Amino acid sequence: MVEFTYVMLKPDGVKLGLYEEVERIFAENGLTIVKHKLDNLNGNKELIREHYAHLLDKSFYPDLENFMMSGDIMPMIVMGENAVAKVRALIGPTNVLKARNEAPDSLRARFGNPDFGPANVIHASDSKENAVVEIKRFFGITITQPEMVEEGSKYEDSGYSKIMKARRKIRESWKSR
Ligand code: IDP
Ligand code: MG
Repeated sequence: MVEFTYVMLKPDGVKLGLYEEVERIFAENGLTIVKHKLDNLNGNKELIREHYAHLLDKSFYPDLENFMMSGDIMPMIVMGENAVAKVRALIGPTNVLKARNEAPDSLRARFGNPDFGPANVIHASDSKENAVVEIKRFFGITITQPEMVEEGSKYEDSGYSKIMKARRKIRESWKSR
């Protein structure tokens, strides 16, 4: 199923100029960056607290917060088959040393800093539901995931839903050839 996910170059990823490399790797894996922008969280501690609410009580949280304000970020909306899981696999494990050991080709293994936990160059949503929340958080847009379009829902007859249905039919007809 085609889905959306939220991806973000962190300040280290922007400083390393990783956008083109990320775009290339995503394209090779059938993923499209449908929207991206350069932004800055400078002083926006509230938004960082919201985004990393699950880590507020960790001893490294102040480092993470300062790190996220240390330079520009690049929020992206990415679309493709199984985009959430695919992007998570392409970025690799949270911990850069672990990434180097277990997924040496991943973005975090290749570009992250093993000596500073927060500096793992890139963020990606860990579920379709969180992707919707995070896209809203950083772009102010509410995106409907295709599988959330239920029969009879107000989105069912939207142009978007029709495109998705048409794409599914084309794929199915190819499979049965
Ligand atoms: P994720 O980014 O792979 O989803 P989370 O557990 O959600 O991992 O953590 C969010 C971010 O917080 C990580 O990407 C990393 O920047 C930072 N972080 C997580 N665990 C640690 C740690 O143990 N030390 C320092 N920073 C950490
Ligand atoms: Mg996370």
